Amino acid sequence: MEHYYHPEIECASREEILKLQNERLVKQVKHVYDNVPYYRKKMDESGVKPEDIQSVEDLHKLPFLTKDDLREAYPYGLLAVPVGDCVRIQSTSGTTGRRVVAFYTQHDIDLWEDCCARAIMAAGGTKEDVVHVSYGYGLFTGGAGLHGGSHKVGSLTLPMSSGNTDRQIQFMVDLGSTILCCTPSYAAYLGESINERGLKDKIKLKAGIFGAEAWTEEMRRDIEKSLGIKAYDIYGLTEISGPGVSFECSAQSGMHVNEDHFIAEIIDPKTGEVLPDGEKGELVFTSITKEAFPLLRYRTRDICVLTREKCSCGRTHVKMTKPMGRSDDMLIIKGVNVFPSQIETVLLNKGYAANYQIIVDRVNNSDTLEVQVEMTAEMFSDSVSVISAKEKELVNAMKSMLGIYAKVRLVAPKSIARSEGKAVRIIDKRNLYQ
Ligand code: DLL
Repeated sequence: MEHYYHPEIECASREEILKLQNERLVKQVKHVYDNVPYYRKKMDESGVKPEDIQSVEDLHKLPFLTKDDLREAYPYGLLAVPVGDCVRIQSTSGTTGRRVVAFYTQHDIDLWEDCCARAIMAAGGTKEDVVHVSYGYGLFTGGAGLHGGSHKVGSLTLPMSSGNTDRQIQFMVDLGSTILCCTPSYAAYLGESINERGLKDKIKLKAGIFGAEAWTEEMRRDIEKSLGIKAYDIYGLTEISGPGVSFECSAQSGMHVNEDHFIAEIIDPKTGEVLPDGEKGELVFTSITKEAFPLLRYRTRDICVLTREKCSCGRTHVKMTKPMGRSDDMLIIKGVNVFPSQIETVLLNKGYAANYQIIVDRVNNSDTLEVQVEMTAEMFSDSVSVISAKEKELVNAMKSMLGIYAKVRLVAPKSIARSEGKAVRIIDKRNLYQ
């Protein structure tokens, strides 16, 4: 099997990278056109033929793919190889009806793990390290991705998964974990818990690889201080393989995109026009080496900037800033992707009007979600116990729709401020995007 973990590729010249991207793109477009009727139809409708794509410069001719396409084509409609050639699926942290399922051949798993191995090595990882993986295992890509990457580096891998903080800390102390992989909010919580127990001197952590949700520079400083480590950002999305699409290096100033596997573009989210490097817009990825689920021009909805300034680490691959927001209204709460429309669906199904507000906050490094809903005029005269039973009913319905707990508060009719323009449905007090 061909392996894709070549450290020298990360420092190749722009010309070398472009040559590789051109070759792989041409091959990939043909693969998709020949094997994915869903995308072939899109190309036909746009009047683009595989021969029209000869290099990265032609990329803009291809139609975009969005999460809506993935939903429409769910589950097998974008698969480019026979199911028998796939060895794994992973899925987004989203929920029923919104789930995105991505498929992998063994080759795809291999290249994904290579990308994660690069991230671990960029954080100083070697085979001597003990890599403590506290991302969730299972359908979520975090655990599997960093786990596989750690194996590739040859490090001792601790497949902790998330939760059970006492056990996490005990293993960290007993086995001398040196690199921690988890969400930044869990890292902050672990830091606090370790300090509360007076165990900071007993841990040997030197680095952390944190991603899957937005986090600020301030949070980075807090985590670095409380755990005594250097904290690196890592980015990715299930649709494009998972963590390791891009990752931070020692410069800690943006994440290098693995350009031998993914072509990054920035577009104007309103017009779809491609923007030059340095401009802020929506990040779009084309995967040029994946076999099973090769998405062309996939709109991530993450807003960021790409830069090609020389990096002190020596890597030449383009760097993306931390996501600065989203061009849709998806929220990531406790690592779970939540769409306000799901909350609205629950409310409408239960007979409420769409007068609600979603309040997200972060208390003690843990996300909280509260939904305030206006009761109907008839409910206003109900007793406290009836109201509280109705709130409970909504809590349960939200839990089964979103997969996480939402506090529900029924408020008086007409008490949620009406807006003259777009309704202000979301109040995110976390200020995660800078
Ligand atoms: O969160 C993959 C991942 C796992 C990345 C572990 C890093 C570490 P999804 O569940 O599909 O996949 O969610 C993808 O999460 O479009 C971003 O909006 C957000 N996201 C991922 N990494 C970061 C990051 C994984 N470092 C969605 N900073 C993406 C900010 C991030 N947002």
